[in-house]
Amino acid sequence: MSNDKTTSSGGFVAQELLVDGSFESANVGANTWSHFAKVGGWQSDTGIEVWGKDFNTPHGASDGDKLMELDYDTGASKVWQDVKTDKGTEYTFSFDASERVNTSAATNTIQVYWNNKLVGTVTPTSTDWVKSTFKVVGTGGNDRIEFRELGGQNDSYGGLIDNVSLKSTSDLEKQNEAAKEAAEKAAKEAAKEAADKAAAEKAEGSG
Ligand SMILES: [Ca+2]
Ligand SMILES: [Ca+2]
Ligand SMILES: [Ca+2]
Repeated sequence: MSNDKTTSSGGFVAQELLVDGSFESANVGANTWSHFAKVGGWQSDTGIEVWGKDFNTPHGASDGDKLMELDYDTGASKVWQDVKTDKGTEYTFSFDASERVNTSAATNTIQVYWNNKLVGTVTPTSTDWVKSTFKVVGTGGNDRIEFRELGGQNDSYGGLIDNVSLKSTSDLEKQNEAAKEAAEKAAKEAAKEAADKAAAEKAEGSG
């Protein structure tokens, strides 16, 4: 797996600040769900609902087998991670979201908070996974990234969340640049190989 990462990124991988942004460490079996006070680095005072492989979703998880449904039970649901940041550094926060099947979009809204300040609102309108991205700035202490259900939508059905990530924006740019260079290099090598092969075949044909 680390080999794949190195190949696709051209050797530079931006550090992931979140612990289990994919909810894969939750102890939940296939075709069922469960709830937890903690999953990986995630915490909640209202419960973290995690769905196991293939539970109640036409498209599965967006990463791995498991995902989180926001709005567990009847509390005002909040799920967060505290991360140590560098002061003044910009971070890119991203996650995939989809609508819970057979519910109205109006109960699926996901709010994103950074240190108790609203930075974005996502309302999935499809059971297809869609990625959202937000920029936040580190304080140099422990900063809190948090999902909240929207007030007034508290009915225990919520948006689905998976593949959550928080990385330094400049490191991500470095990673993308390295991956682009690696892809260009691979394309050039492939083109040269094809040209050499064609030349060899031509020589064989004429001889
Ligand atoms: Ca997952
Ligand atoms: Ca709730
Ligand atoms: Ca809801």
